[in-house]
Order: sequence, then C-alpha cells, then structure tokens
Amino acid sequence: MCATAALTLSGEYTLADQPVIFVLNGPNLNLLGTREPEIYGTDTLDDIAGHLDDRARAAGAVIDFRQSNHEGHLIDWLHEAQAVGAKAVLLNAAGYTHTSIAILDAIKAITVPVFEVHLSDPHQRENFRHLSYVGMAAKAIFAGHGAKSYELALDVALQL
Ligand code: CA2
Repeated sequence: MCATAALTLSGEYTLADQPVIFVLNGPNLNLLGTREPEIYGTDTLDDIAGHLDDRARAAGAVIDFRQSNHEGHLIDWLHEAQAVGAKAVLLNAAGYTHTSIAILDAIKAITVPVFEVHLSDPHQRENFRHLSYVGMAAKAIFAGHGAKSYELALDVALQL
C-alpha cells in the first residue's frame, strides 16, 4: 500500500498517490556538519535532506525527513510510517542503534521495511558500536559511505 498524502520537505501535503519514504534520524544528528568531519563528513542534515528530496522526486516518490533527540519520537514515527502506508523507512537511529530494544520492538511491530543507515561504519569503530539492535530487524544496512549511505538506501527502497 502507498500513502495518498504526505508532508513534503517544503511543508506542503501532496495528494498524489506517490510512494512516501520516511527518513528518520536520531540523537545529535541535528549537529551534523559542525564537528568530527573526518568521521561524519561535512554535509549537514539539511544538505542530506535536500539531496534525498531531489532523488526521490526524480523517481516519482516523496520523502518525509525528520530528526529527533528523543527515543519515543522515533518509535512514534515508526508507527506513523505504518499508519500512513509508507513504502519504506530509512532509519539512522544514531546512538540508539546500539542500545534501544524499544526501537527494535517498534521495527518488529510494523510491516513497513526498515533500512538501517549510518554515515560511518560502526564495525570499524569502538566495540560498543558493533552491536546493532536496529540491524536485528532491518531489511538491509547501509553504512560507511557518509551521506551517500542514505542515497544508496533510498535507491534500494525506491525499487521495492
Ligand atoms: O555513523 C552514523 O551515522 C552513526 O549512526 C552516528 C551516531 C553514532 O552513535 C553511531 O554509532 C553511528 C552519532 C551521531 C552523532 O552525530 C553527530 C555528528 C557530527 C557532529 C555531532 C553529532
């Protein structure tokens, strides 16, 4: 099922029957581009949203791009993705990736495919980043390509 209405980046609702892909970003990613460029690159989250929006529109889809520093918001948005019939969710749960059984449960509770996304490659970093609860339920994982990780995940989601 595809959604028939979605909030676009420009804040408008589209009434077209275009597939909607949720892109959910977790804690501290609002600060992207301000530090640790050697790990995360120099793109801001707005830059990434813009690139994804262009790419989705070119493919006849729309993205609904969000960020929160609160675990419960991410869980509510996963439920919402299911409720509106989103085609897929791209999820960079950031630090919650490695800690949140509640987010794992939310992914398992919905039928919308969830793709795990990371800018860096957690497996090349500290041991505590090697465990991913999100990865236990995600359809696929895209990591280690900077902002490109999102684009690679979007391309696969668009082909579903
Ligand atoms: O590589 C990723 O995308 C991560 O999800 C980023 C998380 C980290 O905890 C994960 O292990 C891997 C950290 C997000 C922090 O984002 C910032 C980036 C630049 C400046 C400030 C915060």
